[in-house]
Amino acid sequence: MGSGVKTETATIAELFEPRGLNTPRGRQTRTDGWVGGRADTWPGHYRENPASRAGADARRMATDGNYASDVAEALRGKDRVAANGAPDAELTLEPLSPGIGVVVHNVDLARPTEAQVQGIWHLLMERKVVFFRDQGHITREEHVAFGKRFADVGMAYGRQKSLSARELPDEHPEILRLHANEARPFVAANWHSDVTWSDRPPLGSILLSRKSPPVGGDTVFADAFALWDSLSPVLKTFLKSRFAIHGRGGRDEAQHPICRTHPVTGKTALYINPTFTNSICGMELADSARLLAQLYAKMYSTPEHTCRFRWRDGSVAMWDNRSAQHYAVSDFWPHERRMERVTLVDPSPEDEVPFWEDEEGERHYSVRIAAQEEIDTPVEY
Ligand SMILES: O=C(O)CCC(=O)C(=O)O
Ligand SMILES: [Fe+2]
Repeated sequence: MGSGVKTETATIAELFEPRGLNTPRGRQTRTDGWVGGRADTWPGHYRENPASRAGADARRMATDGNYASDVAEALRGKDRVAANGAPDAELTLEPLSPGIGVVVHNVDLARPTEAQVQGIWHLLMERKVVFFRDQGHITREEHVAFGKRFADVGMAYGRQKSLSARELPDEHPEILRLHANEARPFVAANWHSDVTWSDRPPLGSILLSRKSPPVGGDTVFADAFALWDSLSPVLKTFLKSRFAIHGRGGRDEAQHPICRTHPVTGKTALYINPTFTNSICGMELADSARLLAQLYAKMYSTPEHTCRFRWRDGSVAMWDNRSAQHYAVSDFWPHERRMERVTLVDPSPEDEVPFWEDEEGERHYSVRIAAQEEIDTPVEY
């Protein structure tokens, strides 16, 4: 559909120009609010979304002092939560950005107390990704044991041992080894949430750096709740009940809600990614490709929705795949970067399968659309 052509509820132009921000003026051709611009595409989302702190409603704030102080107090409160999120667990916190990511100090992952485990889980739900430093002493067994304090530990890809037939067999099928060096330059430099080609994608991961490059190789995380929140109300309505098809290597394997309800927090995440999402169900392929391209341009051009972690030997990142996406920055070759990952799967069968919960509380679950044997078979890239 070209712009101006009617979809069921809105034109593509209406979906993407709720405040006319993309309307060029004079000789201006940039697309404010979409690529390399502020994400404040609709008035009033400042309460949900850190990306609009610097000026979304600047005009109203300048003229209405009560409104400005009300907003300021709400945001200061959020910042206090980010800095003191787990008061009982005696953890020292270093938030990486207002919305996502926190470094947790004062904990030894080889022997965390029960209060610390609970505090870390609470922080993971609030911050979407938590980080630890100086954990290089933990053994593979301790890495797995730490994961088991939170959920079931799956195989390298959650329910599956290997992604590609080329991967070497490993005596620890639950440890995914991501080794890059001069001879093996591969790193996951593409935005994604893990294993969305499966109808049962893993809950999260605990990634440990055994060897970090002297420069480069950071990992960037994006807040999938903020990605959803920053869409215009018109676009949210258009996407709300829709599903997208995901798979590896262009195969169609699973169908997931685009708007995913988090099973613990009940918050809504935008659950599409350019690595595994093939198309939006019920749309012509060309229309779907255009809409996905515009969504990705918006999703990945807002630094306020992200945090960036600089690895050192022994650093750990623990993320929630239901609320965050990630991207490993591929700028360290030819240096060595050796990572080991433990993958968490949700022990609850109802919560493990992604769903969207509608206004009546009914859950609309993901659907497997390839045969189970096909999904269980590694693919070649
Ligand atoms: O290497 C990294 O930093 C992240 C790799 C990745 O995408 C993963 O472990 O899921
Ligand atoms: Fe990943």
